[in-house]
Amino acid sequence: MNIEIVIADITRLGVDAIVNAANPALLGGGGVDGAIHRAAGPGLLEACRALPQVSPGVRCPVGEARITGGFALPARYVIHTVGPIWHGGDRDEPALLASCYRESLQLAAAHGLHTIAFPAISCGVYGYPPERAAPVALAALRECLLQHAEMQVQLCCFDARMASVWREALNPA
Ligand code: AR6
Repeated sequence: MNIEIVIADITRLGVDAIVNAANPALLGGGGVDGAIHRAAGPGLLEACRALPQVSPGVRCPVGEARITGGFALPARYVIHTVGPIWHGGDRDEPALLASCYRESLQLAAAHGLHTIAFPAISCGVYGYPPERAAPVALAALRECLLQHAEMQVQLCCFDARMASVWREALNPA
């Protein structure tokens, strides 16, 4: 199985790429986004600023992904993706969340990378219930890994409670 659940601060992981749960402006924020920018240093913000805007203030629409270097991080690259804000589940949230995982993995593979770590996208400030997010994420990743068997995926949970939700989704009792 090339999907593994780890409990860690994602900024410490020495993988080829870590995924950032960003917002469309890609200019930093709170949560994992803030932690990644602090650990990477100012070069990351500069690299994000240099990415083209697809509409005013939007460098990455919801469900898409962009790649930059990792700067002072142990990870060589950061893949920035924008998860959906949870509105109750009837505004396409599952499809948009699945797209984040799929596009991030495909972008990593297109750059010849082999190891990638994801945070629990949308499960913080954006309010997506982890019990609903985990099966959606895992289904998208499993499908994508069929085309990219070379990739190793780490699902990086910030605490034990989140890890147990993801473990249950990975190996239902
Ligand atoms: N390592 C691993 N996971 C972390 C870390 C860390 N260092 N820090 C937080 N998490 P969130 P979202 C977990 O809110 O819901 C930002 O302001 C956290 O416990 O970071 O997609 C962006 O700029 C949670 O389980 O991302 C956007 O505006 C998960 O990461 C908005 O928040 C995601 O929580 C995105 O919200």
